[in-house]
Amino acid sequence: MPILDNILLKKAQGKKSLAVLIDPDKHQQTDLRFITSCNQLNIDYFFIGGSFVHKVDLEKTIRFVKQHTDIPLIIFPGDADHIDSSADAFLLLSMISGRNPELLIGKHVQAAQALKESRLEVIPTGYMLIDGGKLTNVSYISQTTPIPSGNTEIAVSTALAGEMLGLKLMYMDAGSGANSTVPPMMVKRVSSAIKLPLIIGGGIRTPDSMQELFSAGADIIVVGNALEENPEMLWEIAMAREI
Ligand code: 1GP
Repeated sequence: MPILDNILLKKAQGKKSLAVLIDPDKHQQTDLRFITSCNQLNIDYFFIGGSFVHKVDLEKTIRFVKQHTDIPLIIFPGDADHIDSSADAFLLLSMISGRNPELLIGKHVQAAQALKESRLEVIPTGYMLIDGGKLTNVSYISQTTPIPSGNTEIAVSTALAGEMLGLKLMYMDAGSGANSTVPPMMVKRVSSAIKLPLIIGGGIRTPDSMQELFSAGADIIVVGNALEENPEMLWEIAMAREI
């Protein structure tokens, strides 16, 4: 089944999912023991990528992970050439929280033909950066300003516009290593305004915080840093899907 169909099916069934973010720059996560634990715990997805990753490192990591798991591997690209058919899908991100034309159409034009030739499932995804209390790499590199965490109305309008434009997933991200997560109240308002599956990430470090965001309406939660720092936490985090 295509990955997007699987995400839609899980949403329809009210099932919550966990995506583990693997940053190819940080190798401790890609050891075999960690991947094996992810397999045992039926982690739903691997997201792979980062805002400052070299293509060769990305490809090497994708191949390594792919050799050891059947968990769907989804590229969360940091640039237009982060395309590798060894993965399963590619989030074609439109950074709709920002006003950088390169991230609204420029990179997509650069990537389009290679994506067409690849075997990847391409999933058009609205990407909304929300202020997480510190300047994150994604904000710096994208040269965009995040949506203020207190301005729920802008977040709702942005997500609605993205849905009306035909995007298939919505990803609200406080940025990797954020001090605070996307506020649960904002997640609640956005999830009731749109029908699209909602991905939430950035600064999520505890099962309690995950459960709060799931209850607010997140369908998929992405965890990166917390697991890079403490891979043992995977067990607790995997259990937090059952809310
Ligand atoms: C970043 O949403 C992801 O784009 C994950 O963030 O590394 O803070 O978990 P963390």
